[in-house]
Amino acid sequence: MKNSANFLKTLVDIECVKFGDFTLKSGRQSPIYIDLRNIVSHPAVLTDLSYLFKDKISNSIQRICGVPYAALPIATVVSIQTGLPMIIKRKEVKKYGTKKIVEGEYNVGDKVLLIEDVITSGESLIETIKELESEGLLIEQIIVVLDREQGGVKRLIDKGYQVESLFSISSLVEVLFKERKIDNVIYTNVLHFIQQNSIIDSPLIKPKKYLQKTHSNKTAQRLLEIAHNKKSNLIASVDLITTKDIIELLNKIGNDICAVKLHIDIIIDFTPSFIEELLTVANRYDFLIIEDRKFADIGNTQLLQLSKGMYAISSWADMVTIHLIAGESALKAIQDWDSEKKPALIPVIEMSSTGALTDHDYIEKCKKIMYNYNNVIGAVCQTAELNEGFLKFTPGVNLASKNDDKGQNYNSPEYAIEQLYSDFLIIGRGIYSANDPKNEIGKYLFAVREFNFFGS
Ligand code: BMP
Repeated sequence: MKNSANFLKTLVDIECVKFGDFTLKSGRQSPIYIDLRNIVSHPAVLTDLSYLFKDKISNSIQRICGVPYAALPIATVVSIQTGLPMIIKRKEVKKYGTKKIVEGEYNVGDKVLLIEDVITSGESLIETIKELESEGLLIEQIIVVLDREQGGVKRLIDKGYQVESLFSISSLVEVLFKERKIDNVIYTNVLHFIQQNSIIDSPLIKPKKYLQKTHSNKTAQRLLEIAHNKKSNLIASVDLITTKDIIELLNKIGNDICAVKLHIDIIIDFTPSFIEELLTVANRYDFLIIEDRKFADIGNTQLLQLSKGMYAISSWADMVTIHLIAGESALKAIQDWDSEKKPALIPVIEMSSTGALTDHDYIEKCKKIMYNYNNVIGAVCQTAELNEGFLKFTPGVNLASKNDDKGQNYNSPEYAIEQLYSDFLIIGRGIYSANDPKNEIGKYLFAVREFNFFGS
C-alpha cells in the first residue's frame, strides 16, 4: 500500500489535480482544478484509496453507499476491500418496474457509510442523505476524499452528522509543496485562493497577529521599538549600485522604515566614507541596518568575511543574513567570537525564488540549529513557522507584481502578514524602482497599518 503523500502525488500525475489558471463553473478564477472522476481509469489508485478508507470506517457500519456518480467506483472498491455490502442510490428514479431509488439489499435501520469524492458546499451530500433517510436508512458516518474547505463539512457537522475527510485542499498542497511537486508560488496562490473562497470556519482563518513588543536580544528589541514607534514593519531592500542613489532614497523614505537592507558588494563606488554617511542617515531617521551578505562558509572564513576586507561589515551592520548550509559550527563560531561588535544573525532558511532548494527538511534542520543561539533573532522565510519570539523576515513582497522574470515570487503585504504571519516585510524594487518611492511606500504603510498589527 502506498502512503498518503504518494497517493496525493499520483493524483497530480493522473491529472485529477491540476494547477494553472482555471475558470470555475461559478465564473471565478482558480489556481487549482480538482476532478477525481479520472480515478476510475486507474485501478491501482482506486485500490490505494480503498486502503486509506479502510482504517477510518467505524465498526457499526452495515452498508456502504457512494454519492452518484463520482463516488460510485470508490464505494465499490471500499466495499470489496472491507467486505461490507454496498447499496446504490439512483440519480434518477426509474420510470418503470420497481421505481426504486436505492438499489441493492438493505433493511430499514441499517447503518450506512456515505462516501463522497469532493465536498464543497455539501449540497449533493445533503440531497443523497435525504433520500437515503426517507428509505429508513441511518447515515452513521460520512467520509469524503477531499474537502475543498468551503463550508460543506461544517454544514453537515452542524446538522449532526459524523463527517471526516481524508484530505483537505490545504493538506493536499502542503504535502505537494513539501514533496516539491509544486513550487512556492503555486502553494501560496492556492492557500490564498482557499482563504478568499472559504465560507465558514476555514482552518486557514488564523487568529489575528500583533507585532511583539519585547525581545531578549538587544538589537531585536531596538528593531521592535522602532517598528512600534513608527508603526512600520517595513524594511527597504535598497539594492541600488551607487552611494548617491542609496543615500538619496534613504533621505526620502527614512522615516517610513524600521531598517534598511543592503547588498554592500553591489555598490560600484564604495569607499569607507559611505559607511559614515549611511550611519548618519540611519541615526537621523532612526532605522537599523541589515547587510544581506548571506554568509555561507565555515566558521573561520565567516569571521574573516564579517570583520575584514574593505567592507568590515561587523563594524557597522546591526544585523546580517547567513545561510546555515555549513551547519551549526558556523553559528557557534560567531557566538564564541571574541569581538566587541557582533551583528545579530538572521538565517535564511527558506527562499522566495522558484525552485528554491530550501525544502521542508532543510527548514526543519535550520530551525533546530538556530534555536540554540541567542544572537539569532529570527529567520528570512516564507511559509516556515517559527517558534514564539523568533522574528519572521519576509522578502518577496510587492504590491504591483506577482513575480519578476528571474525567478523571484511576490506576495502582497496583506498576505505576508495575515497568511504567512510575517513580522517584517522586506521590499526592494516595489519601492526603489517606483517613480515616486515616498508615495509608493505610503501604500505599503497603509496596507500594514490597516491590520492594527501594531496594537493600540
Ligand atoms: P525585490 O523586492 O526587489 O525582489 O528584492 C528582494 C530582496 O530580498 C533582494 O535583495 C533579495 O536578495 C532578497 N531576498 C529575496 O528576495 N528572497 C529571499 O529568499 C532572500 C532574500 O534575501
